[in-house]
Amino acid sequence: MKQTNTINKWWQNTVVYQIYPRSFQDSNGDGIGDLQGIISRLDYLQDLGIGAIWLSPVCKSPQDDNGYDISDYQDIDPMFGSLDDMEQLIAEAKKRNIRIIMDLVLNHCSDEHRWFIEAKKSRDNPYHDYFVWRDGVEGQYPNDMRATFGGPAWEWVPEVGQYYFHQFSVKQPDLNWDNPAVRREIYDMILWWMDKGAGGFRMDVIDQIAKVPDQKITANGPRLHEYLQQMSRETFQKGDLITVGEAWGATPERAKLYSNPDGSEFSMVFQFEHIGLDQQEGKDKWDLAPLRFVQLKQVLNAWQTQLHNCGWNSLFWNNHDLPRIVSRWGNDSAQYREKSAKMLATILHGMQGTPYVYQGEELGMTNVAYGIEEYRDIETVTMYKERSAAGYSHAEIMRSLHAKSRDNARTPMQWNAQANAGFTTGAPWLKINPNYTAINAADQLGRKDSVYTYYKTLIALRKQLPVLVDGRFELLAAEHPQVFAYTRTNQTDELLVVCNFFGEQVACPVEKDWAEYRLLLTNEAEPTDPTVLQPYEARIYLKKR
Ligand code: TEU
Ligand code: CA
Repeated sequence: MKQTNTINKWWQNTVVYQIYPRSFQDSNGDGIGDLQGIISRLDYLQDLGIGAIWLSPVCKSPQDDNGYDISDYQDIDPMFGSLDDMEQLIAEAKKRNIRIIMDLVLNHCSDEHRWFIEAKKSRDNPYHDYFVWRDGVEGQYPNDMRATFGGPAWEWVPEVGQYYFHQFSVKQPDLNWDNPAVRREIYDMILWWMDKGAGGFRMDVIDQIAKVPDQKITANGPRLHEYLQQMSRETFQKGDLITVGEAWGATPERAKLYSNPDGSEFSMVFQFEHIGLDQQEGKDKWDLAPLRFVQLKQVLNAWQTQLHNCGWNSLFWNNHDLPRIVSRWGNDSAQYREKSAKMLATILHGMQGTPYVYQGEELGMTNVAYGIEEYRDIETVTMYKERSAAGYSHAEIMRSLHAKSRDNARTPMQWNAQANAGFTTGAPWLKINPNYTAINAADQLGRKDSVYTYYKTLIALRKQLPVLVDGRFELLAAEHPQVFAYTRTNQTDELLVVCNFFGEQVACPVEKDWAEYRLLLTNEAEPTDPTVLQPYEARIYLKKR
């Protein structure tokens, strides 16, 4: 099924909301969010105006990495509910015109998956070749590759006298995509979910599936696009789905393949080029540095212009792995939290692509600064141990964690100012951000000037203004150290977005005949002098051509 190169796909005209199920809404008092909890909050999401929910993994899992270690792709973890609950969620969402995007973790599964339990029984077990094994002797690793969550990427299994390869934790053995039986197994599973009514799929670290460990290749392996095109042909192209791959190694060039408008791979990818701009160059995310703002504009500009008419962007500031954007690149002080959250939303939602809102972002939820014993994330916990052993001071490690720990995004959703923020009647699995009495949905729903209402307006605007969907992007004042400004232009309209990214007032570097521009949206209480930008001021103008 070939698709045409026009902006007529439902997923090009919608906004996606990401739910991290264990932190969204608990329904049974065990302190962990679940599917019935999500169902009870669908009206809230409908009110916000979103058209799809990306659900982080809810399949059966030992939860070593909060569900990104799946032990049964065709069952729901009892912690979250049952398959019946899942079917109910899909049906209830559908009634509200919301599709459910499942999170497919296809690079690896859990070491408790039936396939792996079989695989390690013997070398001639039919499942042995589902995984990536190398001969060796105990204590002598096949090579020096390291796993993302600490330690070597190889684990010894005495029963078979071999090492298996794992890019993430030891409980996440890598699947062997070079084995056609593995690919068939995966395609059948995807078709099964499509049959259940899944509206799309987000694919975890999809650029790492075609690894070649002997050459130390993880991302962008030589057979990657061959596998993706086969998967798309065998599965996605049989439906009208939204498909989005997580691809840390994506460049605009590669993204043209991933998001080729002929539909041969996916709808789009998550790219992360802008995400590393506040760490020291060549180091990792814990090595903090101030945001390189001008480069942020350059990177986003490159993605906007290079994919125009030959690919499709996903737009996000946040997900379950990233710190809260208002604390990260905005300002989470009482004075500027709401204003800077709205400014960041304006920049993102004004660009071309499909915007993603991560739960709580629409409230301007913030990072947390807990003591080390409060953290639950496997990456955070291993990083603390590794950096302590390497001689970093406690204070220095905590500074990195407070800025970048994945648990910043995973604290429970703040629904109201009552006990446990309305998230649970029990003991929450991760401590709730103490600021929930001030920052919560109940307060914001009724308030015209809330972050929530602003997101709702932005989402509605996308449906009213085609130029937000199809307009060509042009960056303005590219070198300006403080202002983020651009236009979006189509046959009939010009949209102008002007934002002050920082907390100091500045002269507006964009000069226009302001009488021709109608102010559509601003985060100021009253329209202000167009030639001056107040701290974190954001404006969207429309000009008829
Ligand atoms: O994340 C991909 C990934 O590479 C992360 O380890 C990322 O580098 C890290 O979070 C940045 O600090 C995906 C999922 O989104 C993540 O939650 C999983 O832990 C990971 O894959 C393994 O499945
Ligand atoms: Ca629960």
